[in-house]
Amino acid sequence: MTTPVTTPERLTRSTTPGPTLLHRREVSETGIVHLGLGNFHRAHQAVHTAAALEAEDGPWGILGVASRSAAVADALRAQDLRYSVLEISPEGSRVSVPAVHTGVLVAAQDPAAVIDAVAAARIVTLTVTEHGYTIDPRTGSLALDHPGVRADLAGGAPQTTLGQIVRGLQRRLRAGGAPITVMSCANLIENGNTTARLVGEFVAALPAAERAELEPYLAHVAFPNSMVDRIVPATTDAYRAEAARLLGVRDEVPVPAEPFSMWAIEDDFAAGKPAWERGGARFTIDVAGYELLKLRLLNGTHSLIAYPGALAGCDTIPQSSARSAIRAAADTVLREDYLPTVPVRADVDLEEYVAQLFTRWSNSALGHRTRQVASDGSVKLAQRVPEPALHHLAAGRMPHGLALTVAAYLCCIAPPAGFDAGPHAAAMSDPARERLAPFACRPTTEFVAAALGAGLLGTELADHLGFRARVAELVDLLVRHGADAAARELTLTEEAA
Ligand code: CS2
Repeated sequence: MTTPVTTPERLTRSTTPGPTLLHRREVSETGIVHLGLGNFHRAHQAVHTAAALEAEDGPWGILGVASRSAAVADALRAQDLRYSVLEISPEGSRVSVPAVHTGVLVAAQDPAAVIDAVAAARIVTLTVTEHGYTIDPRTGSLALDHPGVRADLAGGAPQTTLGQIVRGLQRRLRAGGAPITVMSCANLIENGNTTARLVGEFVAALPAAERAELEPYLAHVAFPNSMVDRIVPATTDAYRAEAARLLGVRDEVPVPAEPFSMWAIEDDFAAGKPAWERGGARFTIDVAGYELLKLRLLNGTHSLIAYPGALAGCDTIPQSSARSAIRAAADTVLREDYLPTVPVRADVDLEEYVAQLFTRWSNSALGHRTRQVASDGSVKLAQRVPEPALHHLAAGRMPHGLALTVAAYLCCIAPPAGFDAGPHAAAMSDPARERLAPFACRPTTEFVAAALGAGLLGTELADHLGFRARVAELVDLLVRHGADAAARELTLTEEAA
């Protein structure tokens, strides 16, 4: 990347270079409220929406809601809500400015405004990370003992995403009850159905009068499933410098992204929608196939590249996937453990899809860090590992690659006593760290039993003695001989099978 450039002028409405604008008309009406103003939303949904509006105008400006931190919202306000997306590949970088936001809010500062915004929207979209859904990992249901959920159910200013949505729906109902769409854009199994179920569970746990008021209204809320796909790293100063170089003005919040972007959306909307199909997305009646393909082949394999890679000292995904042992293990987990559990789609050439994944993971110009993919593993792995693992175990086959994913995760987040997991593992954030730490001093088999028993991957997999034993063996191998050796063992085991 280039050396930092100091450009005094800031990116604003008047300084945006015209050719970088994805959408050139003024967007004045807010039709979409988006919860989760992170990089993923700004490089994915905002870009597809800008392209759709450029092709076909409509009342679909986006009000972006950050949950806690005001940093992005403040920077966007100082830039007339403008920011740039850097498309980065080994062939070079391209810059564009979506310019589709009509406002920003910070939920922690202004929860009442978020309720009003949700109530007034036609579509509510969300990218709040897997743990923003406040799911109890043991049961897969809404975590009714979560302090934020409890407070939201009691009627306080909403602290959780589910609370924001339900209180917004309640206000909309009281203002006439027009239909509305709530669309999850998360890497969750059946993200729309899951969101509908969690909203239903939240409503069912409300006091009787509120429950009776809201339950019939849920029939007027659509919850389409969707599959979102774009690799979007965190912003660093190097990306700010690159944005300044390409724009000629200073953008404090540019978003780096790979060139690839895909969005498949179930066509189930209650109150209209932008012409997203004209902005690079596709509407389909069957999203499930795309979802599983992406969640398992991309996200699942990504986790296997991230954890052993971090343990082997790799800062980035391209560095990790370039290590021959890890690359071979990634290929094995993808083909042996994930692929047999996804439905075959006639419209997807699987060999091409897989080859494209490895090319995307090798984008060395994009500094996608192992710690980013590996963070929040306690909630991500629950979406990726248990179902395929149980599928193979039921058929009498050990899913060695899934066991290695779990073993490497444990070594990173709760390093066994005396084992130094290294700086990349230490930098991973995970809400389960504290819960798992006390188990790390136990003998390996007890450690693995206790960690899985703490509700990481659901009860069924935690109770499977054979799977636990394999994870324990791999933890020992990782600790004694390192990540490359464990990854190599995986390919040898598969060859012998
Ligand atoms: C990654 C995803 O962080 C992760 O868990 O697997 O964020 C991945 O980069 C995106 O889903 C790609 O679409």
